[in-house]
Amino acid sequence: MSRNEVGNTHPREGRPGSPADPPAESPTASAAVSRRTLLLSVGLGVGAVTLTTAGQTVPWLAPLDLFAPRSRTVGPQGLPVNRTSRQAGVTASAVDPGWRLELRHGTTTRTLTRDALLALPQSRSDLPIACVEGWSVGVAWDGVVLRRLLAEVDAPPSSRLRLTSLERSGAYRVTELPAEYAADPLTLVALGIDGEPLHLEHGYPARLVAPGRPGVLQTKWLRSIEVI
Ligand SMILES: Nc1nc2c(c(=O)[nH]1)N[C@H]1C(S)=C(S)[C@@H](COP(=O)(O)O)O[C@H]1N2
Ligand SMILES: [Mo]
Repeated sequence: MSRNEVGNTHPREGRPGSPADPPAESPTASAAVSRRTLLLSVGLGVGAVTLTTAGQTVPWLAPLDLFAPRSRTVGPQGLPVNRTSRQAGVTASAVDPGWRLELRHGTTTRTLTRDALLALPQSRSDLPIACVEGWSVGVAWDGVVLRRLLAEVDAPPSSRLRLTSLERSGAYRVTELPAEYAADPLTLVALGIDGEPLHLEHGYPARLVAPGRPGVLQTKWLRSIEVI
């Protein structure tokens, strides 16, 4: 079930490998070596192979991944996974029933459960995830329009924002969103894909999707959104 694949497009991103690229996104080479080592020396089963496969979650394809570790067709909900929840260290925090999305504007704070977010008016945006590693896939996202959430804390639609994920560290933990993206009615706090709840690997319980942003800035596993 492949999505509208739009090929090797890199909107607003440099060529892969150019100096402007963000830091390497996964330990591709070393992971491949460790997978091969496991396969050859230990002969573990499919489950173990899956555990050591960087960002890819279809167990029966794992052995092929040794030769195509960045296959664009692999991933739940028809979308590749750049960094898994396990690599990001959010497997527990992302499914914690105590999860809340925090919205902050000055001294005004609101916290919303996933159910509270789902109770707000829902919207759909067809937007690609365009990864600097060389794939771009169009997705029908469901969620709450970001500017609608800003209204919850009396912030103007054109607010510059800081988005923080559940990750404790790493290059993608915090991103800044310029005001024009926050104001765009297509920009969502996404809760689902194509009528299904967002998969954990794609950022459950909630992620950002905004038009015209490189994949690297489409923050998964959101914890808070602050006006800065
Ligand atoms: N919190 C967080 N968000 C993230 C990432 C990440 O590692 N951590 N990876 C980014 C990158 S590089 C890409 S291409 C997209 C991939 O989204 P997907 O895994 O749902 O396809 O998520 C982005 N958002
Ligand atoms: Mo990416």
